[in-house]
Amino acid sequence: METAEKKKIVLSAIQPTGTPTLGNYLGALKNWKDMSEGEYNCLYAVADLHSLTVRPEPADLRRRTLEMYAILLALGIDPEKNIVFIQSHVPQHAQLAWLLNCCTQFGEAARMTQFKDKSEKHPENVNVGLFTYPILMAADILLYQTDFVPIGADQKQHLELARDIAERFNTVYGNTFKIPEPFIGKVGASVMSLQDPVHKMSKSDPNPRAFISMLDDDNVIVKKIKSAVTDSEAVVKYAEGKDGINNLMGIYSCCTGKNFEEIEQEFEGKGYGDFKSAVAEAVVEELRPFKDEFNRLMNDKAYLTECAKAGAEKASHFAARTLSKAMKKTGLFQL
Ligand code: ATP
Ligand code: LTN
Repeated sequence: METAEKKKIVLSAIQPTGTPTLGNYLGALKNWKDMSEGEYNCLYAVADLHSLTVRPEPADLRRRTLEMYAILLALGIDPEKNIVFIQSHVPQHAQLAWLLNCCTQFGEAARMTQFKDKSEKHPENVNVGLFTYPILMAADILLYQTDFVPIGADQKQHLELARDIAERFNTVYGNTFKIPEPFIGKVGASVMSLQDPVHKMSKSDPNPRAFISMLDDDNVIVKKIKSAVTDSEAVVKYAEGKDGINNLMGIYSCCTGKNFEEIEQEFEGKGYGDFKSAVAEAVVEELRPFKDEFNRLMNDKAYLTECAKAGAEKASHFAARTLSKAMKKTGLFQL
């Protein structure tokens, strides 16, 4: 890690709450993979502790955690060059979260829009974990002296809170944590629903035709794109009011690297049928290597668990350093 020490540190995490969609992929995971290719020191976690806030079935959580871990590796993130781990395997996350709980004001946590949304949507289970969720997320980030946190726009408020907590801790106890910056990718920042393109594509959408799961079969992807809602103009052009076409153009652009102008030229004089076929093919091609690798990895659980173990050991090494520093500063008696 000598030379690696100077590289900026990147950390992100994803909850094992379901198979990620094309939106999660283009908005977040593709960025994770790109950032992992040498420029940064990356840590990526499966945030299983966070997902307990929605009380998953224990068997589902167990299966999905390993699946999400395999998804991260199948993206092409090299576990030798990066640290890929499962959050609950590194106990320092929960430990630091307690110290940070005591540095967060009730009113600050109560302002989080995700907490307000989720407690309105699920009034039957407004647990305290849902309330302190962003403080555990702050612990995830601050434990590794993180420089950049790749996230979707919806997580920006949580990152702001992590920064505020870190600044307060540093002011009260002396410099302990690096203040992290959000890293929000440009293209793919918002992939919209295929059926209702003014809303974002979401894996919890009750209509499966509205989203493409990263593990959908090729023919399912084609069907879903062909039935995507568009308009009656039959002109492939990025313009206000053409939400469906704009969304498909965004997806096509992310998968092929072509800009909107090039796409408009490519489909000049052609109808939506041709365009949709091209988009479908581009998405199928983009996801194919990922799906093949995912299936291969899921047949090798021994490798996955070995990798997760090694990842947790590497993460713990760094996490222990920061936690010990923070504990010392707060005055907890050291042996
Ligand atoms: P849910 O439907 O369960 O609320 P979700 O699909 O919205 O979940 P999350 O698990 O909350 O996704 O988010 C994982 C990451 O993917 C976050 O960084 C988020 O910003 C990003 N993301 C989610 N949906 C999209 C989307 N449609 N377009 C771009 N990025 C997205
Ligand atoms: N809350 C995030 C997942 C998450 C995370 C993190 C993201 C947990 N810990 C640390 C970045 C950094 C989500 O739901 N997308």
